[in-house]
Amino acid sequence: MNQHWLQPPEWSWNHLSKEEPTHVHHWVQQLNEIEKYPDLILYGAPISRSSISVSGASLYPGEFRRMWKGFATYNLDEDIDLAPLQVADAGDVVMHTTDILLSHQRIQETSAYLVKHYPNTLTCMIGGDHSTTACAVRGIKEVVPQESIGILQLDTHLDVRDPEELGPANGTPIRQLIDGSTIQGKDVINIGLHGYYNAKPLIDYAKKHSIQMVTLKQARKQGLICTIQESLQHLSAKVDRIYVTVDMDVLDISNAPGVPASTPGGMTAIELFDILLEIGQHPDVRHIDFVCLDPSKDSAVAETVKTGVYAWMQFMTGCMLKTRKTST
Ligand SMILES: [Mn+2]
Repeated sequence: MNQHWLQPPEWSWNHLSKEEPTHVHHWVQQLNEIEKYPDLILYGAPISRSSISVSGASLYPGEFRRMWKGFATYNLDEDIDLAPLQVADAGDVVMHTTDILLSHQRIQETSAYLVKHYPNTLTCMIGGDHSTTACAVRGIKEVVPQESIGILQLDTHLDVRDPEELGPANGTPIRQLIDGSTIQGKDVINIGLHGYYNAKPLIDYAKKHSIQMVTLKQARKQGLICTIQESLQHLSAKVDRIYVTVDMDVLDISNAPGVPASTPGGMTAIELFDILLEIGQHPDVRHIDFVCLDPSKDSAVAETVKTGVYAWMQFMTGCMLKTRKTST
């Protein structure tokens, strides 16, 4: 956990502007430019060789950064400017060209390094595919072995397929974490499941390990915000820290054409934005990731990448509201 594999992003905005930032590309600083501990550290895990369906999700960290210029730091809905938050970009984990296991090991070591050296800073990993989540959670657990970690998963799938069959892939991270005793199934809540995308043996595995499955239909009936609040409350009573993983395939296919595994009947972008605003405000949420967005599947207007940045901004707004609450 003393070694990291971070390299500066292949491409970044110049930071010559001395004026107060009004847009995200001037707001996010490079990690080495920040003297004190930032509120949140971003890092990219650009791997998608481990994806079951063909995916260019490895391109997302770069496209995510490029899209920043199109977003102001001011959130009109909440009448709040995010500029006072210190956000640092640590760059990307260096991936091996072909060796998936070695790349996964580097994501794990880098996640451990960041949590060890910035223990009070929120971390936000930008994937890559969903295999990266298992690496990040294992890395965190290495640093805080005595702590229990709960997972709030927004996903169309359970991601409990058998790594014996697939290797560590984007369909297996939750199973890897449970079978490897990094987390307990009862500390996993999955919201967003729907339809015909999880085979019966996977549901059986989830039930056997007490994973809490909340279908999108149930969540809508109860109210999504209420469901999220209850889930966070439930987890925070049981675990020491919460890791939130956002598989962008939770979104309806019409809202997320740039996600290879998105499906009909999924969450709307607006529902996801509302949920992330709640999640960002919870004090026990210490880590988040956004995975499985393949920018190469977008049209020329980059609709899914824009949705991905908006989703992240909603989480950041939640963090800002939390800061405001604790300082008053
Ligand atoms: Mn997933």
